Amino acid sequence: MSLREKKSFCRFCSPCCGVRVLVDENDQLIEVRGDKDDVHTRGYACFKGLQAPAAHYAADRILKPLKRMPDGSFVEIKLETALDEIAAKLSAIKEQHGPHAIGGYRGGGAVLSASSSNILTTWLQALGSPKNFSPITIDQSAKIVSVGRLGIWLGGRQSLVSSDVRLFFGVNPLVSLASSDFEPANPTKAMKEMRAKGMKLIVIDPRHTETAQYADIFLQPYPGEDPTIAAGLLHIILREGWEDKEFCATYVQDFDLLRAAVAPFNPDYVARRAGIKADDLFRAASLFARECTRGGAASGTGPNMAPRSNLAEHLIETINIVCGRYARAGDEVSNPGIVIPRTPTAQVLPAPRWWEQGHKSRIDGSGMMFGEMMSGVFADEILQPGEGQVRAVIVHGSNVINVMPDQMKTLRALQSLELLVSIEPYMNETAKLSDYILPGTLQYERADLSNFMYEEVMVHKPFVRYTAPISKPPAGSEVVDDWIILWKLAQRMGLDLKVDGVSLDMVNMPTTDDIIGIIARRVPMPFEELKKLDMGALFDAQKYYVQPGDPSAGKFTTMPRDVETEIAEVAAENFNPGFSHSNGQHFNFRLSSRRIRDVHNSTGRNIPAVRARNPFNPAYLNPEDLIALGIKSGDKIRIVSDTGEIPAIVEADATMRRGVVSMTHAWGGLPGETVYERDGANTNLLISTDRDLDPINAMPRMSAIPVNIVPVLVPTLRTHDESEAIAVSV
Ligand SMILES: Nc1nc2c(c(=O)[nH]1)N[C@H]1C(S)=C(S)[C@@H](COP(=O)(O)OP(=O)(O)OC[C@H]3O[C@@H](n4cnc5c(=O)[nH]c(N)nc54)[C@H](O)[C@@H]3O)O[C@H]1N2
Ligand SMILES: Nc1nc2c(c(=O)[nH]1)N[C@H]1C(S)=C(S)[C@@H](COP(=O)(O)OP(=O)(O)OC[C@H]3O[C@@H](n4cnc5c(=O)[nH]c(N)nc54)[C@H](O)[C@@H]3O)O[C@H]1N2
Ligand code: SF4
Ligand SMILES: [Mo]
Repeated sequence: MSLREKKSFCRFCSPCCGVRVLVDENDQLIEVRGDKDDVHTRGYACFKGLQAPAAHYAADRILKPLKRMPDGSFVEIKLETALDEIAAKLSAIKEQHGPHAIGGYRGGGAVLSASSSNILTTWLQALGSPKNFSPITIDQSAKIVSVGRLGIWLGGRQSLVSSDVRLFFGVNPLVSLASSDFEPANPTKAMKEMRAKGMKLIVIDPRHTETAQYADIFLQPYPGEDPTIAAGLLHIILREGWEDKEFCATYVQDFDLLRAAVAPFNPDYVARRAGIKADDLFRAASLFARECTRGGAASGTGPNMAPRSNLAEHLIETINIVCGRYARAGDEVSNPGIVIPRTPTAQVLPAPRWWEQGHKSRIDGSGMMFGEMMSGVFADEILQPGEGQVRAVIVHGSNVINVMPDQMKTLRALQSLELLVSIEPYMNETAKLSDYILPGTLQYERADLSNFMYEEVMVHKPFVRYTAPISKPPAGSEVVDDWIILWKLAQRMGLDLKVDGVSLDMVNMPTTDDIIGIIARRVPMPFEELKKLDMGALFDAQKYYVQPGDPSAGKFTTMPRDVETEIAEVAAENFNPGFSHSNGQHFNFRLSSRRIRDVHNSTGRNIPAVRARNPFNPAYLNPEDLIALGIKSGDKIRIVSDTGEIPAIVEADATMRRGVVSMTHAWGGLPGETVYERDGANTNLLISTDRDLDPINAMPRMSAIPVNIVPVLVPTLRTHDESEAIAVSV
């Protein structure tokens, strides 16, 4: 076997780690290794990234388009025939019910594919349907709400390299490699380097995370208390006069309202409510606002998934505002954007509140965010009859049924559709529900650009890299690059597609390089030249600086009426630390969200080496909680919420706060077909989208979920019906 080495980058997640790949004489992947010559990742590649050969040739990879038969079985179908049938069905639905009856869901499998990342959105726009959904609105859309209500500093944040402090609420960049406020590339190495240079770190998380291990101050609250903690930090900062007075005087229009709103959140109250020490809160405020001068407060999915996520995010960003933690005129910008160039300018864009204009959901009146509707109403948009009811959905790179809160409702919705089409490479849970599964190429089989969508915040160097396809799809497969599927569908339906505002030729099909060339057209180098650089291009010869702005352009609104109401509601809430009430019931644990290294949401569970290490998703609990419950690692429990229940096997985890159970999402098979020990369990069965939605973005309660833990005692002597005896709830 003659092997050749090729250079490329991994597109499983955001850092796009540089890799060296061995391919055989048939251009099949043999081995993937981290590339120490990559300017960002410097040799790092994670376990799941290295499993790319197993992922490309996984047993459940779909190599030819499939159509579901009335008996539920799938048969192979030619792509052109499948597209003829799908186009005919969609055209009939559009004819009878209008374009609003057709929706789309784009997931993480689409995002890191430059040629295809926006193709579903542009397809829906061409069709004239607003029913465009993605996980952005069950992720950190509170960040969009927060700047939408506060205003936006157009100079950007203070760069990571210039920071002397970082304050993290519920984000674990050392595992998720996804934080916009830290270095996603080789983050542990970056963390050690930043710490060696003196950067201070404050972490607020119910779990003593991999990131928290580097913290100077670690607060371990109950999940769901971030609005209170952030208000408490603001309370201390303003009381002590540690704010940036000049910045506030120039750029904040309602400072007095803010001061009044955070007045009730004194350190003792916050400490009691959140289960932390008042002294630690004070030390955190002092380290961030008084002892350090540069760097930011930021959050991840933790506070963004807990109740009142919009308020939490609003107050966290307000800490940056009052401390003036933004890049000012003359500050160096580490990456202004190479694929999408920007000109950072030191001024405020006043609160744009995008969602107040444009299309509103017929379900709850929620608006649009950057052209998308809220995932929290996705299932109801399908289920609720009437004008605008969604009858057909195209899913592009998302395992919707496993990732969407309220899995039972989502199941009912997807099963009720007249047509469900998945552009999906694997026979996963959503594919199984689909009428047609149209598989595309996998990452190393297609040309691509490195992460450009989030380049401004996640790529901390002015860098862009192109890769050609370096392996071929397995012999006999019928797969094309994803975008081609939607282009061909558009052509059949007479739709004109655009990529980044540029109209595509709808008669003669462009190539994938044509599409990538459009996206890369602003890169200060001809695309043909960029393609020749097999390690990418670093545009660091020139330095970039924040431009002076106009102070009269606008100010931040820190306490608009709706936020004032939300914070007053929190201050008025009754609380009983460690206990929660929900939907009229009482609970003594809170389930917090988390990610694990070896899978990416639901993806990667089909890789044998990954499953050998992670047969299921355990429930992590503090060892003392296990003793109190009378159970030990390996024992089975039921996790019961006000909406549903799931089985789990517990794992003692001393990093957990007592009273909190932590479990990762998107596991489990389809409801009714799941065997926990084989498939894991899906925490989305514990979440309702009928209630507990945040205003504006309809964000469901996906962390800090009130639950009870019920040990499942397997009797040593078999009872006559072999059923499990179930202990009473603790
Ligand atoms: N309870 C709970 N639910 C959650 C979360 C949580 O923390 N708790 N997290 C939420 C968040 S933040 C997110 S972003 C979502 C994630 O939701 P998704 O984006 O739906 O999750 P993934 O598992 O990443 O789905 C990616 C899909 O793309 C497929 N895929 C992989 N490569 C390709 C490709 O090249 N082309 C195509 N077409 N498909 C490909 C994979 O097989 C998989 O089906 O989940 C959300 N759901
Ligand atoms: N390996 C891997 N990497 C991933 C993913 C993956 O599934 N696997 N998913 C990707 C996706 S889609 C996303 S959006 C990003 C997310 O990236 P992150 O936001 O960094 O996600 P997590 O690693 O889950 O970190 C969230 C932290 O919040 C804590 N937390 C939970 N609830 C609360 C709360 O109420 N308050 C506070 N303060 N903390 C809380 C959890 O204990 C956890 O440590 O990661 C991406 N990267
Ligand atoms: S961290 Fe992400 S990009 Fe890097 S090797 Fe792992 S999966 Fe691939
Ligand atoms: Mo996400």
